Amino acid sequence: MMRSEIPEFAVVGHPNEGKSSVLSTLAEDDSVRISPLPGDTRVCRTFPVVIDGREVVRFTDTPGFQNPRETLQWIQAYQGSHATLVSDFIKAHQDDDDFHDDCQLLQPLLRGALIIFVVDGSRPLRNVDRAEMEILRLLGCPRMAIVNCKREESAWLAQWQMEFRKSFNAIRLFNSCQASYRERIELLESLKSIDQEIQPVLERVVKAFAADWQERNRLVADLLLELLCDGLGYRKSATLKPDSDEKKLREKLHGNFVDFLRRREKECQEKMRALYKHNIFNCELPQHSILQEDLFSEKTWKFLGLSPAQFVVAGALGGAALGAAVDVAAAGLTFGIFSSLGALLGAAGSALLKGGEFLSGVQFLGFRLNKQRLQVGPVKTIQLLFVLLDRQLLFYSHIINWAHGRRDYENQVLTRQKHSFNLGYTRDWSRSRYEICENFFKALQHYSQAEDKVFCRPLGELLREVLREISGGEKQAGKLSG
Ligand SMILES: Nc1nc2c(ncn2[C@@H]2O[C@H](COP(=O)(O)OP(=O)(O)OP(=O)(O)O)[C@@H](O)[C@H]2O)c(=O)[nH]1
Ligand SMILES: [Mg+2]
Repeated sequence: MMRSEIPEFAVVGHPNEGKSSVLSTLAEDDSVRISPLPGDTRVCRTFPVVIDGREVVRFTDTPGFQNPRETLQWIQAYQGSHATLVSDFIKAHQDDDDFHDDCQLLQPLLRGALIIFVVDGSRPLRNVDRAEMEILRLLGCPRMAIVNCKREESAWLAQWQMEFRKSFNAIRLFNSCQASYRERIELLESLKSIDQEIQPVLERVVKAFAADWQERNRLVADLLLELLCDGLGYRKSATLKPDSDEKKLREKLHGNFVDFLRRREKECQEKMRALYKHNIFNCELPQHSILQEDLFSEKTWKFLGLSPAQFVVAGALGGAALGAAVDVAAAGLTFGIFSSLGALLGAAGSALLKGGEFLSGVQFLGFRLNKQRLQVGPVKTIQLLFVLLDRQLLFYSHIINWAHGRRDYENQVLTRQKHSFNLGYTRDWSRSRYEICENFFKALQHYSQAEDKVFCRPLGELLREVLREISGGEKQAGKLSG
């Protein structure tokens, strides 16, 4: 038996237990076919995991056992050498259609593949399961059992665990529809324990996965920074001809800005989706997600970004919001609700809640740069920074928690996304984080395209830290204890 340098795991089990779904999640590949009908996978297909242009590990999807009892009997009666057991079985059955799937699923063993045996732990154990486990035990290949519960039902787990102990080197709970990045890494780590020989190779695989994730987070932080720079630093001006309609021109400038920001947000989300390899499915947002709301809607501005209390009562921003408003007021510009300091202080709470109106209504209509020119931007309310960030961070959390093996949203109970329906992340931040945002925001007010964006660095670092928290924070133990 030849084992290649690149570890290969064959995912095997009974039909319809979730083998393809587990593989799809592990390999982060949404092109894997998954179907509610048993017997969907008929031939083996190998899915490589490529990191930095190099294949680091491969997973092979296999059909379910077709005749476990007969296969077991044949193996038990086999008199030949153990080394030729699998090839002899295939030779003896390859022309028999009834054994097509059994022959297929054993093929990867000829190349030295390691076994991941998948069962649906939300149902009771049956005799065919025992037969399948016994086949794998007699074949003697390194193997791990994965309990993938298709329903929220744990009554049978103890029974599975007892049975598994007899024939497996390791056992893990792994939900193919809800597994997070951390659980994928933990599963890979535990695969090390099934075979000492491959431990160093798998060590490298786990490191490559972790480095790849870090790199993706770095790229997301860059995407977010770019969005904030483009959105908050937006400046567009237009010439006001003597006979032209000033109101119309302001509306046009305003409309262009709003469209631009909506488009940039979408672009940013599409790039994130691609980075996390969701190429085929849309990863629909939950129906009640705040992200279903428009960027400038009243609800968005009510639930995301900082609360009015944080701005005014707690003074979280040490005067940033206030400062910006004073600037605008002093210059006598038309910036809607921030048109006077008195309005801000008097009705600070409600004024900030109406931030959405400030941008979407008629107020944000540009100001006169001089007699002939009208300008829109840069944005003067720091709340837009927090709202934009919250929306992108919520989207990030949504996308990284969408397991690739998951197909139908309706039947899924999402327990992991604590932030899906309510507030954003930024409200929980510390004062020092707000200061970083404030400094970035202030620098952006005076920044011109030609400058080096060194002022972005602290916020870039903060964003990487926040992304790490979101992706690593919800650690769940997947090991079946016992
Ligand atoms: N709710 C839920 N459904 C799951 C889970 N895992 C798999 N399913 C569903 O179960 C069905 C079978 O999943 P597959 O991954 O195609 O199963 P399989 O073992 O590859 O099936 P065959 O290829 O036919 O042997 C699909 O409809 C999946 O969406 C899970 O963890 N939770
Ligand atoms: Mg399948």
